[in-house]
Amino acid sequence: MSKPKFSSRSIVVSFLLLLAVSFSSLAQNTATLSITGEVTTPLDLKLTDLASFKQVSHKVKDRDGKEHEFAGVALIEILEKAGVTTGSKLRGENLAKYLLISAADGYEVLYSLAEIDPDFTDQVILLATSKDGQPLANGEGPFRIITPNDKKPARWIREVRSIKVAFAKN
Ligand SMILES: Nc1nc2c(c(=O)[nH]1)N[C@H]1C(S)=C(S)[C@@H](COP(=O)(O)O)O[C@H]1N2
Ligand SMILES: [Mo]
Repeated sequence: MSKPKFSSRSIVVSFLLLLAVSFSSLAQNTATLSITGEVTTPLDLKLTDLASFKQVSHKVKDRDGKEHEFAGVALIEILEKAGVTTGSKLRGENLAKYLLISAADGYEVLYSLAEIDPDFTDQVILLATSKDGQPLANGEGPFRIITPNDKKPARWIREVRSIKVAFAKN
């Protein structure tokens, strides 16, 4: 009798690998991004919800100087959908509003609204969902902020889970 081509051990290992991969992609597809605070419509977004938005991409260099193409949607579009004060409404006291963006690992970064608004800047801050044509990996996605004009990528927050809009007023 000839030796079986695949040992039962390698079959078990392959099965476990497949299981691990499916779980991680499941985690990517079910992770939600919540937009709360000073919004008219709080949002709970899944990766699939972003498909209906216009897709934008940026070529940027990472901290090692390696170029990557990130694609996703303009953060401002999501904020507009949530009813944040943007454009002509971004004046007066609203200029004291900021976004506190939090990640799955507890990392947090802050942006002012004016930093994101196209009436104030040509920079298009991205809520990225893919890198070099692939969906963002576990530990990076499903959502990551990309700010092309920042000289260092410390605010390119990975695994974004929530964006809270608030007033920085006394
Ligand atoms: N969630 C999360 N995002 C993060 C960080 C972090 O610790 N947690 N570190 C930041 C810093 S300091 C840098 S330099 C970049 C590094 O990005 P890279 O992992 O793609 O090289 O991620 C940024 N985004
Ligand atoms: Mo960093």
